[in-house]
Amino acid sequence: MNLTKTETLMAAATRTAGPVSAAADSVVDAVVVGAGFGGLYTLYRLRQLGFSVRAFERGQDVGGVWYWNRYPGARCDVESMQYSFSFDEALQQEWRWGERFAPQPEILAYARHVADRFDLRRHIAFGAGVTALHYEDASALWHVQTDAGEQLKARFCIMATGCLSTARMPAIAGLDSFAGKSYHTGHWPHEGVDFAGQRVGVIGTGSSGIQAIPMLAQQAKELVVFQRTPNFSIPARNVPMDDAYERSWKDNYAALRQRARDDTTSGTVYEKSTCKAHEVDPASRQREYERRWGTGGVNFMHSFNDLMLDAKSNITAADFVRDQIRATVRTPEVAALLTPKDHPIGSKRICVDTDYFATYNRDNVTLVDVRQDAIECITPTGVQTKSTHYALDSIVFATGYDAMTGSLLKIDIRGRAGEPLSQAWEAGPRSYLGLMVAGFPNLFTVTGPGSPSVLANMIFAIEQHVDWIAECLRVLREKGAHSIEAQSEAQDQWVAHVNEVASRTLFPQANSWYVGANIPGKPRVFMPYAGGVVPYRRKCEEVAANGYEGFQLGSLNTTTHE
Ligand code: NA7
Repeated sequence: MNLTKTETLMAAATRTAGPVSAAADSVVDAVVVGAGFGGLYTLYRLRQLGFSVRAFERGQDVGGVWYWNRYPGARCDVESMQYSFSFDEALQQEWRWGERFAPQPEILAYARHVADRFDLRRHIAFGAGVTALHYEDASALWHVQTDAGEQLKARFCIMATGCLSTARMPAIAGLDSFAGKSYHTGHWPHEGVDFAGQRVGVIGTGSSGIQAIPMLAQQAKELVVFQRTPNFSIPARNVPMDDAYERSWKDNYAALRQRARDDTTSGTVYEKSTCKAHEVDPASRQREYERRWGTGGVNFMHSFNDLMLDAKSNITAADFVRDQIRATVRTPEVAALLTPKDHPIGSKRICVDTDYFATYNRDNVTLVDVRQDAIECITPTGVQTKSTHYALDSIVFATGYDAMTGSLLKIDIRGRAGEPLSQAWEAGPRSYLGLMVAGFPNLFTVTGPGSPSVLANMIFAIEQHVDWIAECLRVLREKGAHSIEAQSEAQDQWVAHVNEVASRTLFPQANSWYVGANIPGKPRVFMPYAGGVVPYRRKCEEVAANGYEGFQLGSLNTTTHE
């Protein structure tokens, strides 16, 4: 990949602060890779259990995706009261969210608060990306290498590397020839960017583009949006946090968190529907869509319980949103371009916006459909499509991520017998429960492929995974075991189950990052587990209760691997 100037700058920035050094032969119980929410909670839990633990984070602070994604308009699409840790009652009672959907600075402040409140920073080396993890079978230890020059050994590696952490630049000719400034939404400058008076281009209309475009349109003199695929988006109806609403959550947190665990598909409590879209008459259906469109957010996708299962039901929701786009965007040709036609609603991650479609009514905003008028190259002064040259001062790449596997595969991970993870995953990620990979003992993936991960509320999914991993490590210690490894047969069965469950839904129909379609050459595999968080958690609990069924436990004196 051709690194842009922006990425080169970011890479340099991550190397400015040296981590606390450790001797090459020092050994810890666990190394945690990443200090986003997954890494923070892992540190908290493992330390609580008395394990020695050390975390490496390529950024200069905690926060993970919320540390890097500082583009204007960045906010979470899960409500603040639910996009938060549940493990500590005082934390969830004391922290005050300012808005219904938290903006990035507030979520980053929360991550920092968690790190400080639980004194987690002292275990973290910042500005240190893990570059290599090599497993040594004889000692059952991982050899860890960072780009800040640190080496150490660890019994366990917990990969809290995030699902959307490896930003992707498209391979457009002339990228580095641009004389203006270019930015990736996932590598946004910390000092912010002032686009006042500028001609700005945005490439990409996924969640990041859809959040950023209305904000950029307000700042820039001219905004040109280069769209390849129009997306479905639901208005957020974001508002300042209502005191009574906050109280209703805080007074009932225990019960509501339990409900999220026991009675939801994603770990987020939505207004659940008990009927299918065609079980009601068209007028009632329309009223339900209107009501949920009016209240905003992903709750819309729960209007009926078969929207992701039945193509005909899905069309009713998709048509409703298409009508909203046509009713909002004044110029019919622009509305037509903005109307998604090639995938079921929700099969690409649903976007949640503030004034996205209305932004195209502004005089300073131009929409370019790059399917009809392809981008040929980037020139020193702008973007050249087949028909037109767009002169620009800045280009914003909202072109997404090498999702779910990108951050794992860019580390040189070698398991038993020196097998690289990239080889084991040549035909797509294979994992048992999204937690461990056969051939890679003692290496856990927090919200890895094959687990609900990105189809769930991420903090919820992280807590469930980390609790399972922490308990597993505690049991291994109790049993005097030194290693645990997923067995191939159990992994094969789980992968088949993940595929089978996905095939019953409409998800695989879209060319989305869920299937790796945004990365040229990436094998097409539906990566997250679509069976819902409740059956998933039950399966994980069952496996643990049955003595870690499907895993092989070993101790240094007794384990033999054929
Ligand atoms: P996404 O959802 O992967 O969106 C990336 C966008 O960039 C999408 O519209 C792509 O079009 C577009 N894209 C990518 N390459 C090109 C080129 N070469 N030319 C034109 N357009 C291009 O990433 P986001 O950052 O928006 O969101 C990621 C997740 O973060 C999101 O789902 C939330 O979970 C948070 P395409 O659709 O591939 O045709």
